[in-house]
Amino acid sequence: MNVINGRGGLPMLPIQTPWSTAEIYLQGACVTHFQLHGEAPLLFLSERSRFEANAPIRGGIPIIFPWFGKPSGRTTQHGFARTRPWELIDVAKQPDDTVLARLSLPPASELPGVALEYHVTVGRSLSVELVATNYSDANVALENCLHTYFTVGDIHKVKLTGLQGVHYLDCVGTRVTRTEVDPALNVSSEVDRIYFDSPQTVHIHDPELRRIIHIEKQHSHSTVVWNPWQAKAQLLTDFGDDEYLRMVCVESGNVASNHLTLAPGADSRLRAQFHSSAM
Ligand code: TA6
Repeated sequence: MNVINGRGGLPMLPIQTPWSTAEIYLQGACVTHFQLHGEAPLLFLSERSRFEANAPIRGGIPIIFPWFGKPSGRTTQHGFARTRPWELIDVAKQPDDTVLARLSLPPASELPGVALEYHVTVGRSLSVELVATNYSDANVALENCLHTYFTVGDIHKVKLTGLQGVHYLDCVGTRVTRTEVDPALNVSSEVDRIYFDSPQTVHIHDPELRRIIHIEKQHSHSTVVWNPWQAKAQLLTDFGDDEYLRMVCVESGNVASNHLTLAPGADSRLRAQFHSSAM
């Protein structure tokens, strides 16, 4: 398995396993593709995504680090990890025929003393782990989020389960905190919600593609659900006007009031596993 020139000439690592294929761009260590043989792609990638230096890829699993959104004093949305070139440490087939790729982000002047690694395991499912280690002698406050885009057949028919009873910040319009009352959330307009203290698994029920996508995670207290819907989609230059119909973001991380503080010598290990089952 070797790094090749991908879209826009960006370096990309293609991965094949007995069950699946995947692609990882070194730009942002972005897993842009994961697909089981004979199934629709699990991850959504916009046909309009940019593939150029210093630009985030619109789709797959953008790595949001070390801040989420655009906190005061920050000029870029969602941190710097997703727009920088990562280095491939190694990639190897494991004894169980899965493939493990490990990547690292070169030291960032914005966060001295903090090292970032990303481990991607491709097999019957897709597993990712973002490891931040604080080698400095001071506490480091940070947010992390795996901003995962999932392919759906028709957003109108999709239901999300696993969030009932969870408090969330509704970021559409004036920000207000609510409680999720629906056992099965239907997306029928713009949705942009940060669910707090939500370590549980979320399921995407997709009757059009006749599958359920399961999003399991560890060391993640926040779940973000996002679909730009029609008006916002038209404002995104790297996103097709009608692509909102075929995607939903269910993101796993620790953001806002769930942010992390890493003590000297400590590390954070944000993990997520994605797999599908027939419905
Ligand atoms: O998914 C949550 C969110 O913060 C939304 O508010 C929206 O901005 C989305 O991320 C995409 O952000 P991006 O910077 O990738 O366009």
